[in-house]
Amino acid sequence: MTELPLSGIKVIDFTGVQAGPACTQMLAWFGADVLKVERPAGGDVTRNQLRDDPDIDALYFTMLNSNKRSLAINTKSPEGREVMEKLIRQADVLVENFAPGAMDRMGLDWETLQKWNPRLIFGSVKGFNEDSPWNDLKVYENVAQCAGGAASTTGFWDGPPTVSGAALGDSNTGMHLLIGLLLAVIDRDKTGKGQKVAVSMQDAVLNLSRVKLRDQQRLEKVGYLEEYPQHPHGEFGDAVPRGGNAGGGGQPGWVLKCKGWEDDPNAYIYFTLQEQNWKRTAEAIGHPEWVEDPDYSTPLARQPRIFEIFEAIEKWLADKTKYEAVDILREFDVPCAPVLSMKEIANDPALRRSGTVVEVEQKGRGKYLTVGSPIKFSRFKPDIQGAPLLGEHTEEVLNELGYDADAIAGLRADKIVA
Ligand code: CAO
Repeated sequence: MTELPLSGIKVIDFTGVQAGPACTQMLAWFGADVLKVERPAGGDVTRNQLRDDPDIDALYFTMLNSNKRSLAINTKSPEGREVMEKLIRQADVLVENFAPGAMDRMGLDWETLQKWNPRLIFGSVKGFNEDSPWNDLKVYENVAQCAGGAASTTGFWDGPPTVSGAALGDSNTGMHLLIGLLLAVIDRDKTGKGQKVAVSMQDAVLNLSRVKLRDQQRLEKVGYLEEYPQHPHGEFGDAVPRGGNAGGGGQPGWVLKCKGWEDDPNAYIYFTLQEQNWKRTAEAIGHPEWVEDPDYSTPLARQPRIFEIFEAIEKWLADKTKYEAVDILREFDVPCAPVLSMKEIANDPALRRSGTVVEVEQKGRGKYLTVGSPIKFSRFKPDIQGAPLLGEHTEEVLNELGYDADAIAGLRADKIVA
């Protein structure tokens, strides 16, 4: 088997919930030895959150902590801190995403970490960056989506700010941190020095909301946004409005009803009116006369009647399922896709074939589905395994650090390890 690129890299995974674990899980998939350090009482809170079976770790935990080992230890006790020091002295990377100040309160501040191991790369996730007036706040997913500009620009103009079902605050921040850690590893190869890599959830959300900051500046300059449904009939205020299902680029689009929408909440497709493909699009939807008609032939002419056009397309879609519609439209090069439910995604054979959805065996649970690597490499493919039980590797790790059976029994008796 091909050696994975991160083999030999030792990671201390001092993370919980989603943002940190998503990052370290991917390090583990690509070969790093990732050691999850958890509280002896209960461990990562997600082990116990949203359980589908009262006796086994929740999917919330298993889907974010595969391929890791688990050490359950009280790092606030002097003995636990000593174990952490030993681990940190030989680690390449330490990742944490505790509430602001928690690492300092444990005596694991950046100065101490550097003193113990100048080559250490220290990854840290917080809700807000250090310059923020809110840098003391605890933050979860939706808080970050609201603070990062995603919520104010998502949803419909006559409804409230809306959060996305995608984890823009959590997993997205973890992926940003992953990029930062890999860059720091490359930098360390050149300089021999470790460094702190910090990512805030607000910043990571904003990075994905980049086009909305584009729109803010355009709005301030011209007073309207030509591709938003509010143009030309509605009003614009002084901030980027919510644009419903409009496309974020220069190509108008919308979510359109297909056959069966009355009973199936996902009987829809996303349809894009690609400017350079207007002739074929008009032919596909049964309105070839619109190609030459000056009321329809240019994007500028179409915008005032865009909903009239979408209505006409919905009439054409009325006797076609979302799959049939896409099969026809692909022949005309229309950028489109069915709106897929999670049920359809879970059972999609192509996503299984590509390893994007994988079935994993988990101790005590049996098989479950998870999302595999969305990044495909030509030389290697991660082998996604189960997640560790709480403290499953405590003894193994303490042995590696030189603790003998008596010492480990003593730590157990004092409830310092589990
Ligand atoms: N041994 C002993 N103590 C431990 C420990 C261990 N192995 N692991 C953690 N702890 C302690 C921490 O030191 C902390 O103690 P103090 O509060 O006394 O300093 C305590 O456990 C709780 O830490 P926490 O950060 O998990 O606190 P929380 O559950 O109240 O908050 C969260 C959770 C996510 C809101 C907060 O960690 C946070 O804001 N993190 C930064 C942003 C982030 O990553 N959020 C994304 C989470 S995904 O939605």
